Amino acid sequence: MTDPLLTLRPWEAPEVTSWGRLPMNAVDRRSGANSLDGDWRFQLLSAPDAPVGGPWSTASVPGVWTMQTIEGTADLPQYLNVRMPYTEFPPLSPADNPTGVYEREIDVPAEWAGRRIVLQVGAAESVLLVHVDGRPVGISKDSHLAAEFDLSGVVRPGGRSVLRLTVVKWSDASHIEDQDQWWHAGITRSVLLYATDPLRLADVTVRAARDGELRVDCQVRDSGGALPAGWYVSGELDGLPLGQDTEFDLANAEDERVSAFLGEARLRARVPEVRTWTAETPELYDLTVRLHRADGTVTDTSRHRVGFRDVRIVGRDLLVNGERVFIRGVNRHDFHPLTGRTVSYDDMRADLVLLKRFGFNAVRTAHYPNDPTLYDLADEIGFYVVDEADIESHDHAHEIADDPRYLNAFVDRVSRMVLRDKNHPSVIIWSLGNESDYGANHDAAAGWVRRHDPSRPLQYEGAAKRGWADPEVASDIACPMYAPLEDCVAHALSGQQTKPLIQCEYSHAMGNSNGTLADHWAAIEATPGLQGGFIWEFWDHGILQRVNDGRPVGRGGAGLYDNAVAAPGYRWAYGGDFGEKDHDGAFIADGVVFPDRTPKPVMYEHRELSAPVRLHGVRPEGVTVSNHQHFRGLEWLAGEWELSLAHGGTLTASAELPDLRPGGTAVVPLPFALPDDGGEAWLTLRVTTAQDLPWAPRGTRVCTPQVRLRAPVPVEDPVGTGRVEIDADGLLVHPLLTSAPALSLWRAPTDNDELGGMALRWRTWGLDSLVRRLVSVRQEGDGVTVLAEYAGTTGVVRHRQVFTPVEGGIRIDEQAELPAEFDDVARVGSVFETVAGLDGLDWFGQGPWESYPDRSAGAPVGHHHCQVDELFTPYLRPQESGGRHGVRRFTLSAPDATGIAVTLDEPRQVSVTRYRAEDLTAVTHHDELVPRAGCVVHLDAAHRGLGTASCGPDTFPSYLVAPGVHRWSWTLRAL
Ligand code: IPT
Repeated sequence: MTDPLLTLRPWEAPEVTSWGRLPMNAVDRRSGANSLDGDWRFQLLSAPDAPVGGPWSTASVPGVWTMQTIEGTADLPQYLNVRMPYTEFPPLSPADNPTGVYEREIDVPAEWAGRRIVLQVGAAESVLLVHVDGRPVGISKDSHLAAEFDLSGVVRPGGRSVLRLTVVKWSDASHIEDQDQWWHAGITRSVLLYATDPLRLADVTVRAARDGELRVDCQVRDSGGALPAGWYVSGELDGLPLGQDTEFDLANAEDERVSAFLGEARLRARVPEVRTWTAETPELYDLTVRLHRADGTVTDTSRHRVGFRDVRIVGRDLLVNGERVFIRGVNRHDFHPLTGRTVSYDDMRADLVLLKRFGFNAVRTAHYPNDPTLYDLADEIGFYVVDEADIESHDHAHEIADDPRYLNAFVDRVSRMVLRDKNHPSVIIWSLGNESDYGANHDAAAGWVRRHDPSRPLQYEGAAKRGWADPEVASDIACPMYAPLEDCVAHALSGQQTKPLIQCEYSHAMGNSNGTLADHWAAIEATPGLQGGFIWEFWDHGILQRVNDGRPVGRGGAGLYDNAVAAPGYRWAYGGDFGEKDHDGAFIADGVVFPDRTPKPVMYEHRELSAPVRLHGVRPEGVTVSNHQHFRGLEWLAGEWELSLAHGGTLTASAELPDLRPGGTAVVPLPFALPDDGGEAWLTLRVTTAQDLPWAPRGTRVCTPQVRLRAPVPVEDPVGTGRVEIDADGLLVHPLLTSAPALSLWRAPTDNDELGGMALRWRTWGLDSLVRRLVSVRQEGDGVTVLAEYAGTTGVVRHRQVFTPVEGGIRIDEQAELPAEFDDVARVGSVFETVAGLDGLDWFGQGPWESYPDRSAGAPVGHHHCQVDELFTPYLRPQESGGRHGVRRFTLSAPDATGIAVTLDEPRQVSVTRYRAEDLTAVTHHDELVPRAGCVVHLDAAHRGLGTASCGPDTFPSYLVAPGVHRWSWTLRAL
């Protein structure tokens, strides 16, 4: 018999968004439902209309089949950003179209007799076909929202049925789900079966305002069609009973059955002295709504957590509860290195907890609605959410935006998201999707949202880019991506700005990146009209892969990675690692956390930039402390003062944080008297949580603001008596160095250097393979001056080293003269290598984590110590990493305390690793690196900023390394 679901060929029919699917609503049916998660029978067909009949194997639900080792299944993940993985134009799909058939028995409880029985499939990509006992039940598209089907007439209470879910990988819908992530396929969220009374709450809409006014609109339905007489709803909020909306009843006074007849009921309350919800103060109330029959029996109950808050745009400001809040956001995909796209409650919670601990207060659900749990957690932990519809037609954006065949899909996807998520206080903005050009289909969806939910602004980058201030376009926010900071500031200063400017994506976190984040935040905080943005992105989407057979490890891989590093024999796969012909390489590794959620160094930078407490100018009376929050005081924080002395150690003293309202400042007396040694001194306030919070135990670090109390006074090295030994090539001979200090202008290109075109220029100039030629060696007293030339392919750098004996060692004064054509190089400095065994590093400077000239605001000055191997950051594609900014001096020592001490003339960029730049450049994955026994040490007179040129603006001119003369001095002593 032909299957009508297949006859329709719904995978090539964009007009068909669903068939037999129930309307979306905000009544949460997860608790009390029967889970159908677990092992299902599975077979993978080569096409949706291929016959089912092969041998069954087993697949986990939820789970994408591309991440599971299933017998007879060879469909693996593929990473492509913009390009579709096939050439067929929308709405067509390739003939080779993997289709997963999932099947299992369902036992329907006998006590469900007379009840309405519903199947919920949490998410399936990209087309879902549902059959029960061979009968067609429904179709759904929209890969990141649940689909529900009424099985009441199909299954028998007390009986057993066969449920088949057929999931087609490629479809017309794939063309509007062309997001920058791995392509997978399967059932990605839980499958449930539940029963309700035929008379039920079909939807509940909650509006809770900042002034304590609560409005609850209920929609009631009965399976029989006409509603039974006398039904009513009741509700309570934290024990406070809700009243019927009298105005609503009055409006229908001529026929008091009208509202009941339509299945509408409204409840109202005004909460006195309401505790309002914000991301800083996520106060929630418990709402219970009950539906009753005329005799009072309860037929249905719906529970909600309610946050009272307002979101409004006034002028060009986005206001939450009347305050112009800063949006410190991140773009977050659903990702897991073992499951691909299926994320658990614990995963989602861990994501948000980590973000909260690092100062983020906002998430854009890039680029599709997330699991409902994420919004529950955002309500509870406190995040502002830009909820984004599952629409990205990137590769065919222009054709699809106005294609009437896709009109229904656009409105369907946006409206279903809004219907599901409208009651979450965390959701403050709706987004129409991502990178899909701008057309009539967007306006249609925008029209629907604006009518249905006027309580929230709407944004869409594709519309906003038609004109940041254009009132006609479907975006209430100017939400560009990767806009140059100067353009944002200019717009805010132009007098033409009409909408809040919040970048939907900025500061691309690919590899060693996020340079100039501090400059962005300085401008945002100083410029009315700028309100923040969303960093791209949270995750490095590296998939844990077995190197020998190239398979994803899958669910069993927990424990095969630690602290960002995969165990031997495994690696973090990125585009191309699964044998994909077409792929976009490491562009998928562009997050602020590694695939195992280990924070990258940028997280520490972000934490400091979002510090709720800051220190300012030091005066004789004390230091100014300020509260940089919007809604609360400092009572949830505890502090400890720390004094870091260049000529001494570190002193600590307990700190009493002042009682400050948001925006308030106070001058606090200096907790320490400065010693009389004239040395550099820094005051740090170590701020931690004062009590256990849902997202952080007491004592969790929140920020470490710092001010300099005293600048360093330059001191002359006492003259020494030793000799300087120079070999025939004019190179320093030193018992602890295996490679003498030489000039370096090269770094292993970062992703920004590569994709921004800098690395290509450097290679063209020959900076990666400079040829050194000794010019002269001149002995003067005990000192030696060595002149050398370093020739690239297009220019020559003159380099001078003056070696002078000083007490206990040698001072090296260096000068490099870069020709005009080397007008933007990676670094100018010295590189040398040490003997093996010097594995401990102590330094006075910025730290403890990695920092670079344009990403150093989060690394306070102080005395730091770690093992050399801990300095290196294992970016998925090896590149320059492990640098420390603002280093004044350091020692590299063996356990027996032998080693070297280096003192720099001024704070410099230093790196100590096991790898030469060429070692890092030669490999494509971290697991291929072979550490050297000794240390490779770089001391840089100048080091280029990191910028974000892999997708967006490069670093600022002030962080470039210019041609001309560079001078630096350092002393080298044996310990
Ligand atoms: C932009 C996308 O919106 C995002 O999904 C991601 O691809 C990001 O860039 C880069 O990683 S689109 C880009 C072409 C500007």
